[in-house]
Amino acid sequence: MLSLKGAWSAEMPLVQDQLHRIEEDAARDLAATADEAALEGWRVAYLGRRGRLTQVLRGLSALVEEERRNLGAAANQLKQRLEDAHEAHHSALGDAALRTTMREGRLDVTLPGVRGPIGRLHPITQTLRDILGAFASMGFQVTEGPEIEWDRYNFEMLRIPADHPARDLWDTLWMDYERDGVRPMLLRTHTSPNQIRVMESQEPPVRVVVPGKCYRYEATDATHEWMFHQVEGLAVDENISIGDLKGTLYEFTKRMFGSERRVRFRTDYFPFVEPGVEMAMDCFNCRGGGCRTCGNQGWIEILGAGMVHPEVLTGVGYDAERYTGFAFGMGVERIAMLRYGIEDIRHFFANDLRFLRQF
Ligand code: FA5
Repeated sequence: MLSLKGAWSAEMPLVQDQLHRIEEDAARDLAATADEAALEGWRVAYLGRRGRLTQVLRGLSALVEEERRNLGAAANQLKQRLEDAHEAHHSALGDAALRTTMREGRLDVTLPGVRGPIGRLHPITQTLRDILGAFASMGFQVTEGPEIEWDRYNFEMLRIPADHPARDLWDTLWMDYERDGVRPMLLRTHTSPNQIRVMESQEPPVRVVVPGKCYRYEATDATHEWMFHQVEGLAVDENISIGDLKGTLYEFTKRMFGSERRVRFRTDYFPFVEPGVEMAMDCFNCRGGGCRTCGNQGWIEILGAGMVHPEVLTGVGYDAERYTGFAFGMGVERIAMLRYGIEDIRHFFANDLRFLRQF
């Protein structure tokens, strides 16, 4: 700290000298600062609250007025020069840092890009789309219905009342919701409730296919999953016969698999059709000889079908004397198995990318 009181004429050259040295030292030190941290150290040393120039400025208050005015002006001009020098050095350091970043982190826009992994459609989605495409090209419309279904649609209106032994054909997952002591909602066990939904909402002629997930409370094996997909088909019009059903399904298999695959119809029982049939294709794995995939049958069942029962037609308000219809429900996973030669249905939803990447 300067002590100038009462010695004004002798102190004048001393302060001027101090200012002169501060300016010289500041210039030399500034030239040696190479980064922001060093620059901040410089600012604190000369311009900070305890810095060299600040101390001189504080000491000026002790001088007589004329000296204070002259030296004050000189000290403030020096302060301004140091602040300008600080600002200029700060931006010079910033420019240098930017140049370094541009030099070292330079982007070569001519390099080829890195291709990200591209997803693909699940084999079941691909198969489903092809099935729907084949039926659409035969004049069928595509519609959808709910996965959580009422007992009334899934069973009762399809002539499967409560306590009917036919309910055993579909082991059901019931929703945890009771009304009047019964559970009226379930995860649909098949897509057939959509027959009722479609007929309730439109008059004949009807030609629709309805894709969807189905759920059954059953043990899994090579051809059975607890969750799988079906496509329901329904055609109702005047003069529809079982010949139309067979013709439609033959045409479908030809479009999906070509004409060399063999199909087999056998009678089957479903309460909502009369007569009922099942259709199977020759097993891709053993070509009919019998293996684990087809349960030694030589055939893989792909769908159930039949002529819509007249009581189902009257149940939705259709005139069963005038209209007849056929319906079918096909298993999408079974068709995908036949198509791609997959020997176990459980591969589809095991989510093993090594399997899924093949499609
Ligand atoms: C039915 O579900 C009837 N709703 C089909 C039907 C519709 C008959 C219209 C008459 C008229 P079924 O339970 O057989 O039928 O199933 C039909 C097809 O779904 C089977 O042929 C099979 O391809 C497939 N499927 C059935 N259960 C499973 C399962 N657990 N896992 C995979 N696919 C299955």
